[in-house]
Amino acid sequence: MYTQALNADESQRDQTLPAPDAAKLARFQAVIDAEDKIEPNDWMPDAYRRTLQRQISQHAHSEIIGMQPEGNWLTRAPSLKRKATLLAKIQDEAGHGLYLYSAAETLGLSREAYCDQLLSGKAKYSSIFNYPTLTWADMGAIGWLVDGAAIMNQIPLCRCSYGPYARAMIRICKEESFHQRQGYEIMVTLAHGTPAQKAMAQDALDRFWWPVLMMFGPSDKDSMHSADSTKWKIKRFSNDELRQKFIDATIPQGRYLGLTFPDPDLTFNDATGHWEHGVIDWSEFKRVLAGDGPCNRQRLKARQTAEAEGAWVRDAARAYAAKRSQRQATSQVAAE
Ligand code: BYC
Repeated sequence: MYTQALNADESQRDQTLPAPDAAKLARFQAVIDAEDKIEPNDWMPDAYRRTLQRQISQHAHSEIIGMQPEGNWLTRAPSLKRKATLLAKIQDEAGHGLYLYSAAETLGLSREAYCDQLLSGKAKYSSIFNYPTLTWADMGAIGWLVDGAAIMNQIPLCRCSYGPYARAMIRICKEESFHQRQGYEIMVTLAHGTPAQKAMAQDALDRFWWPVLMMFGPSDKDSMHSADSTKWKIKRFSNDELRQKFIDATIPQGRYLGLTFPDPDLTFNDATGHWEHGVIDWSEFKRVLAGDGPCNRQRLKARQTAEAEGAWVRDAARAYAAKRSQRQATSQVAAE
């Protein structure tokens, strides 16, 4: 017998496992430690399953909700080429959502169940998508910064211990990389354009910088799931480590654009080779997570409306499937 602390939601109660489960748990952890994958039919502790259900479904919801801020600019893209590229990117995000729901379904809950959690407001999705897209430059800032942050967080997920999630992430990361480049290219065009265009790019950077840093999640000391997720090799780097990597990679890109970052405390530390940043306003992050960001209500309402307006399609598909199977059954009886 031995004791296993379950993940943070249940950290209040330690569970004592009977011997057979202890042996299974030891085998499970040995697979992870050996860098092998856990597959859907393998035994896994409930807490591992729940963590993945939570993280993968939140990730899927983020991809789907994330289509809205960019969708806002489809009808006003400045050229046909920009419109086609933006449309393709948004469609990629829909595809990412679908791969991720499929990966999440292998953990024993249906896509409908996950979507219900989103529609009822119970499930989280990335905080960043609760901010408005006010100008065309925001399409550049989202691609450059939001997709840039996403890549930094998601490349390590390609090595996540859960097979279906890790495999889904490989293709997603390839596409995110194209998204980041198209966003940066918009920023290059604007930053080297007219003074008004450069000002628009600067304004987008000013508005998105701090919310993008929050995308990486709370600071390590407040990240309640990190210890378990690290032990299970779902997470390979901590929230703060990834945030730092992102800042170090992004500052030179912003400087190349001739733009400034809205953080007076940003300084390069020669000794460590890292950029040091000012204090993140975690009260804003908490407000957005609690449903009180600038666009939370609008984002959820759009999903709820889409669900309601699509009901007739699902009803028709169900009626058609029922009619078909009834016809098949009738013709089978006639043939006998
Ligand atoms: N927003 O213990 P922690 C995209 C929550 S899509 C909202 O550190 P964990 C894209 C967290 O869920 C980008 N909630 O958690 C799409 C937890 O709450 P619960 C989405 C956040 O899981 C379209 C609590 O805070 N990427 O790139 O160890 C267009 C404590 O946090 C956030 C992913 O989903 C946040 N920012 O670490 C363009 C990547 N941060 O669940 C681009 C996969 C934290 O206990 N996810 N919370 O109620 C992850 O890597 C991890 O889940 C996180 C958080 C690093 C986000």
